[in-house]
Amino acid sequence: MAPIRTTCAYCGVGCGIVAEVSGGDDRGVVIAGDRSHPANGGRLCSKGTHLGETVGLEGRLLHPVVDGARTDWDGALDAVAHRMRKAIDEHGPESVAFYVSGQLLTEDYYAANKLMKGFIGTGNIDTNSRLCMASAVAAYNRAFGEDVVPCSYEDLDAADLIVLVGSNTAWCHPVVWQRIEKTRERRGTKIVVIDPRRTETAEQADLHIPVAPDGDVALFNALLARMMALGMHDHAFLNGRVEVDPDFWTGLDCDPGIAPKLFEQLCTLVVAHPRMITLFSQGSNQSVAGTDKGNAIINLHLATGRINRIGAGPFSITGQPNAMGGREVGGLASTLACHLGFSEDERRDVAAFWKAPQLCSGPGLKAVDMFRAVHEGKIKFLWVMATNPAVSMPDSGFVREALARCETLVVSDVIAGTDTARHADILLPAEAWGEKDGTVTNSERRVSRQRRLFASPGEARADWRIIAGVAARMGWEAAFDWPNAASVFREYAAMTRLSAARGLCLDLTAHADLSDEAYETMQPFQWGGERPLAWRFPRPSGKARMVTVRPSAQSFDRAFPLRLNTARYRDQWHTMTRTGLSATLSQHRPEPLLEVHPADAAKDGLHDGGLARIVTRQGSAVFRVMVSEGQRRGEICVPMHWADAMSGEGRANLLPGQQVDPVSGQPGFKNNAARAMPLTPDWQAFLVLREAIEPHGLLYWTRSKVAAGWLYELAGEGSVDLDALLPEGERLEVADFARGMRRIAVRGEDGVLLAAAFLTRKGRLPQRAWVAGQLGLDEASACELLAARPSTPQPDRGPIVCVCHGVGANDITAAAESGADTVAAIGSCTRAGTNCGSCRPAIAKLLEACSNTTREPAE
Ligand SMILES: Nc1nc2c(c(=O)[nH]1)N[C@H]1C(S)=C(S)[C@@H](COP(=O)(O)OP(=O)(O)OC[C@H]3O[C@@H](n4cnc5c(=O)[nH]c(N)nc54)[C@H](O)[C@@H]3O)O[C@H]1N2
Ligand SMILES: Nc1nc2c(c(=O)[nH]1)N[C@H]1C(S)=C(S)[C@@H](COP(=O)(O)OP(=O)(O)OC[C@H]3O[C@@H](n4cnc5c(=O)[nH]c(N)nc54)[C@H](O)[C@@H]3O)O[C@H]1N2
Ligand code: SF4
Ligand SMILES: [Mo]
Repeated sequence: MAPIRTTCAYCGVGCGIVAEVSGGDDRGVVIAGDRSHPANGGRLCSKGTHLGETVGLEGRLLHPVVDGARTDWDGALDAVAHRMRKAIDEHGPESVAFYVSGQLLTEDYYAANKLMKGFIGTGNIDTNSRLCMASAVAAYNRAFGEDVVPCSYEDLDAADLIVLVGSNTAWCHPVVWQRIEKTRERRGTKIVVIDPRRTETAEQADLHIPVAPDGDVALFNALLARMMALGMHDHAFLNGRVEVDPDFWTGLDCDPGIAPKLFEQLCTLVVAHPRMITLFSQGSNQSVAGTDKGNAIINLHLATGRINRIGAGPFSITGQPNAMGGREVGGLASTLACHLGFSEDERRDVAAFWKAPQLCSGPGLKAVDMFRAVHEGKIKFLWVMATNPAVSMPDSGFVREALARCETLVVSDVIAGTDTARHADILLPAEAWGEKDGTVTNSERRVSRQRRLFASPGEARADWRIIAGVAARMGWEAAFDWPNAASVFREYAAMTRLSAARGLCLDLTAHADLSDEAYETMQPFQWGGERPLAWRFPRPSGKARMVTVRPSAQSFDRAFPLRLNTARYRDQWHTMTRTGLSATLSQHRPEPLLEVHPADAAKDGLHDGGLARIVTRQGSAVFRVMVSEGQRRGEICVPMHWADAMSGEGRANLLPGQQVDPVSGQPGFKNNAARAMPLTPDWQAFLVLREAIEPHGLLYWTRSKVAAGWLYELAGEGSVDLDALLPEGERLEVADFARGMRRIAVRGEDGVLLAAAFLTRKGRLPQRAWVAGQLGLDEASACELLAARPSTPQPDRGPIVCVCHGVGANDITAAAESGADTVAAIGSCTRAGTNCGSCRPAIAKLLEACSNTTREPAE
């Protein structure tokens, strides 16, 4: 088949992909970067590169289910419409809510927003972007009068200073990171990372500022005060194009909250480099001061005129593939549609455009408040689309109670067994990436097509079509009567004449008459152009606003002396419903790790490789300990990814509270009071199995995908019935009572390995990789299986660093010791880092560690 151009399923970089489908029913596909796409110029990171591994049908939701029984679409859509109608009739429209996602396409988002705000008649549609971009949105709105990102990726190519605030770019936006590195090679661009943790991004920076959690407002205010004192402000820009809050300058100068030497280094860099971009992400947004952080960053750029110029600007980078598209159409409860608010005149125009019978009167509930209203029984009907709030919302124990109490919970997903789907009354199978057709908008406002590669499996349908089907059954067929995705897109594009007419930047009217063919062949385009705010700011005065922001005091709770941070892993995506199915991606970090400073570990009795329980006021969770100098003292960090489907108590969101930013409503995921305690299990074990199981009653368990099955890590107290976890078959076993060790292998009739289990009470467990690789094979002898290693021993590769070529840390160290002293040289010896490049920062870090150890004796 001819190659198909599409856009990556994952992050907001929005990389173009060329997909070659092998044809047939096996959904085989070869993925490559699209050289002609302006977002990536052919590059892809590890997640994009391995997309082909996550398009299988394992775990897919393929048929509608109502009250536990499979049904057809008619039955399911009738049930949704009927239950929604009942809630509205008995309790009013406010008893209905949608919770949607930046992983919907713009067409889906548009349909959901229109149905809720125009027809059901309440503002109660919010999105997981509330957990993600809401603070940046609020900050841009306050400063510019519209949610507009004033930069483009091309500005990164032209910047002399790039300041990353709360962004682990090398892991979370790897292709943008590679672009930044190219700029550094070409122009000597300086990179500053402001992050409490020494991430792989920070390791590569010219200057890392380990700011205290939520110390960003103080730091940026102090920096701006210094710039003013040095006369570095742009007088003409400030006078001509900016309004400054009356009390702005009083109290701006404050303690920057970091070591004086670091502050001086930062000031020197900022003074010297007017072509400065500040790229900010969740360390800025996910905070109770998230909006203020955004404005503190924007203030610096406005005062110094470092905006609307090549290589300069405050650049919020988006998380999900269509976080930006959702913001455009009005997926947030706090906007109406197309960047419009809820004034009488905006409402009148929107009602007229939609021919809406009952347009909502004002904003709806934001995510955290929405789930509170569900918990209180005020919301009777909740429809969740393309998000997994039972895992990703803060205080997820409370959220699960809410989901369980909700009279009707509808879940549209592509996976059947997500933690949220387990609570659903009605399950609706949606088309996944590679099946759906539509548009997404990336961080730089660039709209690209996602295109269908495969036929939809089972009865999966496009999300917008599911929504339209329900709307029709509610009696609103005419308004949702779209024949295809192109017609939804045209309607949305036409609607942006309402924003354009008000002088806003959001204007897609040029695409309102696109033919179906033109939609099919649509090339990526950027709304607002490269510099959307160049001539005027869309506030009534036409000027931008510098908003007064002040650092807030931190509380300290003696019972919970640690600050808990939550973050992402390079090769996992959110709640792991898709990346968790890739054996390649699962090698990088197979377990959820608690990162803790050595001094805190010693104080709390935690050991590297041991287990720890983290407790907060909300709940508790269990993680594998990783002692790390990259953590500040008094702070710990865990990954956000593990769901109940993948672990025992490894779910990070058991821990954070419901506190939110007062302006944006975004939760403060990255700064919660916690304490840590060691867990000392009686035994530890690992299992490799062909089929997934769900263990119960253990202290700890996690699973990760391996080529032909699953690898389980288990730990518990007392005795354990290992046999109950293993399948039937020919059983080989040895028990070594002296070391409290049991080794079991189970083979099928054809001699292939079905399962193996290794348990110890005090000793060390063998290496996992080799025996996991024997699953489904009949090549190894009984002795080898029980020893968990081949008779000709293989070198221990150590933790896998390069997942594309399966190169471990030990391979890289060995190459370094034999003289390879650059990332490129390591690449030529081991191939590590030569495919997608996502691991190059990790290789650089290993090289640095090697050169430090070889240098030490001389010092
Ligand atoms: N591999 C991978 N990539 C992804 C995703 C994924 O799940 N996996 N998800 C995508 C999505 S939706 C998003 S939103 C983005 C998120 O991308 P990022 O924002 O880069 O990701 P996080 O790891 O959540 O947080 C970034 C950093 O903020 C730091 N931080 C914590 N508190 C503070 C603070 O007070 N101040 C400062 N300055 N920094 C702080 C953390 O230590 C962390 O290193 O990633 C996108 N890309
Ligand atoms: N502690 C902590 N919590 C966090 C964060 C953090 O940093 N720390 N980050 C927050 C952020 S920034 C984000 S963006 C959220 C992400 O959190 P979620 O949105 O909950 O995470 P995902 O796992 O991406 O969930 C997407 C769901 O949609 C399904 N899906 C995929 N494609 C489609 C589709 O086309 N249609 C439908 N109907 N379903 C589909 C997937 O199978 C999956 O179940 O997590 C937030 N939660
Ligand atoms: S950086 Fe990686 S995850 Fe993000 S869009 Fe590009 S390939 Fe996909
Ligand atoms: Mo996000």
